[in-house]
Amino acid sequence: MVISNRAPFSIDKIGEDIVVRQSSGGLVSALKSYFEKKHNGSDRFDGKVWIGSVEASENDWQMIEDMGGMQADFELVPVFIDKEIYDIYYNGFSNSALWPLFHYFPSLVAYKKDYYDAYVKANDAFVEKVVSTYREGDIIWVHDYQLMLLPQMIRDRLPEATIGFFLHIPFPSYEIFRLLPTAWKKDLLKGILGADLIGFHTHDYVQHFIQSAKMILSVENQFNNIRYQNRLIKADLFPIGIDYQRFRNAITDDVVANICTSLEQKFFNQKIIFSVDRLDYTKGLAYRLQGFEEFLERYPEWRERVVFILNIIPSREFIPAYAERRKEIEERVSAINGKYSSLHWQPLIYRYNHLAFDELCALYQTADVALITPLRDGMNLVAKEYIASCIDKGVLILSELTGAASELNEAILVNPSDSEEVADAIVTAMNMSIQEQRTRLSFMQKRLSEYNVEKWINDFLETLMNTKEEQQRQQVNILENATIIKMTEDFNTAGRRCILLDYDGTLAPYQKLPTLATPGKELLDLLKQLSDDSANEVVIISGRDADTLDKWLGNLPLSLVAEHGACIKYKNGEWQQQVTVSPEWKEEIRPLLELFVTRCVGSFIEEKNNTLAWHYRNTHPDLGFNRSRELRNSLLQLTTNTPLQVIDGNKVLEVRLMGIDKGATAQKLVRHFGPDFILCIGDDTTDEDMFRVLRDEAYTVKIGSGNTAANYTLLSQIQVLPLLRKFLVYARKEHLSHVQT
Ligand code: GDG
Repeated sequence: MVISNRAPFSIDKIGEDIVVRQSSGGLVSALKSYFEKKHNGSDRFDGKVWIGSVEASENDWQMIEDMGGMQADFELVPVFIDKEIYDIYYNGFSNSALWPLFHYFPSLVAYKKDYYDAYVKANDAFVEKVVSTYREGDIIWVHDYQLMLLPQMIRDRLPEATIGFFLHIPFPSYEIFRLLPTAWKKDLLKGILGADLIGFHTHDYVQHFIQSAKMILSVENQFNNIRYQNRLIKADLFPIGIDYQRFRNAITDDVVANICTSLEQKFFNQKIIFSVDRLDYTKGLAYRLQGFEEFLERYPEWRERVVFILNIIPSREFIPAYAERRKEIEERVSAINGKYSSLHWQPLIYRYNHLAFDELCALYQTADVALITPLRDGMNLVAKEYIASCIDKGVLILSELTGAASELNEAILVNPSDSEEVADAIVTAMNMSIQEQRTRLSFMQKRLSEYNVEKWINDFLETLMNTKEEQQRQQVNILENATIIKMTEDFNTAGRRCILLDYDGTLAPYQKLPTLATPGKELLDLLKQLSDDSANEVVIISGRDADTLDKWLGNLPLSLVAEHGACIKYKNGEWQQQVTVSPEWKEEIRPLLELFVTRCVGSFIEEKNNTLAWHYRNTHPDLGFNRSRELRNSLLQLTTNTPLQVIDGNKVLEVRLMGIDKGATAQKLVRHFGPDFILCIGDDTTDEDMFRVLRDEAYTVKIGSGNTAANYTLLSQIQVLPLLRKFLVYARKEHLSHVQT
């Protein structure tokens, strides 16, 4: 299922008849040829559906269907959006808010709530169609900035679906993206993160997206792998290619050849500079004209020997920012022509119209120079199509602010707003030897022919399917009701039970500061009831210091383990130090931690009897992580050949004596109590030591997503107390039935 704002079909009324035509070119023909190729001898997909809005009413559409529909390579599922809503969704939020912002024109952004509301409604209209068309096993590919909310909307309704999302425009840096109102920017990011694979044109866009998701939604990532709401999501670059062969075939096309001949005759003895763009402020047209004028001014020897054919395609004329541009450009064109034309020559040929494909190819083939200088462009296919069309000459002058610039290194790259640089680039292009032109072209042509649009589609869909497989491999064993029932039965039949519970992140949620995570009444009551049962040995096994545990939980009839086992207090007993080493080592380590506190705003040191910890949970996520890697390296060097170990915890680095960990301690406790039922719950990397040593004899439960040695996973800390409460209910029921019999 391919989903884009507009379905690639045009609908025309001819007299009484309505004619529907499938559009050609670009994504449509690429997908068509991709689907036509057999994969391992058979069709990979048994149906192809394109979902998109159409410019027809539901009634007109019904008429088309009644007349037998149309011939197309895809089944078309039309989305009907109320005209008024469509207008503010498309011209409003999509093209007057997202488009300017994502292309770094924040001053042109219209932040209007009704625009955003219409955007939500339009995305909603799409999801209805997707859900009613979807069949299990389908692959859904959502395209572009008009549908950024759609992946999550689909995920809400079809949790298991395979969903890809591709953004065709740039994803701006966090500093730009954050300008959007908070609720919108959160929803847009969450919307995209509903996909399994998120594709962008360049490495920079990928990084910008991940950075924004980290800063705004606090997602975790490892390189391009994002973890959000317990799902693995990949963000990666897939620079779109072109249908290379289509442009090569045009070289031998007779119609194209005739147009080329007439162009060559008309501009005999003149070099042709060419450009084609939609009329858009992102295309840098005014700067381009300024650069060309600078060239005519500073290099008068080229006058009468050069012509610039400037093609502008009408676009988004209903948006005021566009209509104004047209006037501005046309005035500039007239001014330049007025100033530099002679009786026999005019420097600029300006067209404001669509070009037929044959004309476009002929211009690509004849132009000596393509001057493609947008101020921002997600990719820019014109640059690639020009290179593909060049036969034995041709120079591309390309803005370094386009996505294409990262692939077309052999072009002359320019800053589009620097008119002197553009003028100099034109001269360099004019004087470039044919040999050099051919060398540069051959490098670029090789690349474009190899990574063509079909390869792009293949690459994206393969990665999407691999991501889905990886998600399945990583799926943890969620603690289901059936297991909980079995657990409570085992609990009940056991004569002596040991319940090992980590504190932070397990019994209590993480707080900004460790001192704030005090136990609430609900937790204290629950622990009391559990530990009041003489058959239960409840142990709080924590990394915290003894004083805090004593203050918070010391009144309960349970055992406490502080600092991962350095200090143990059995029920009704006294604290016992498990290690006796002088704490001088701390004086060696503390200055280094203090240095990192000053180097990383928001980080802090926690000092316990046998441990020094450096926490970075309240820091800028990137900075905190990077500093933690530096600190870890320094600590590892400092502690080599000492009895100290460095532990990498959840947003914390801890230094403590070797040989003390929750695994060894849990084993010691189990030997001490000799239970016939063990339950062990924890969330942190330090709890993994317990899970590893106990997994064969205990119910081990990890809180939160991610790989674990525990037998079971509960996704959220919120589920822990209800789970523990089940043992009370069960015990009470059993007790009651005992009394009755
Ligand atoms: C988005 C992103 C990204 C243009 N004028 C005529 C004509 N064209 C064809 C060109 C080319 C396409 O339209 C324009 O290429 P863009 O790269 O600008 O693509 P868009 O879809 O507008 O924009 C952009 C792209 O998505 C792909 O991801 O590169 O950055 O903004 O194929 O040949 N074709 C004909 N007559 C014209 O007058 N026949």
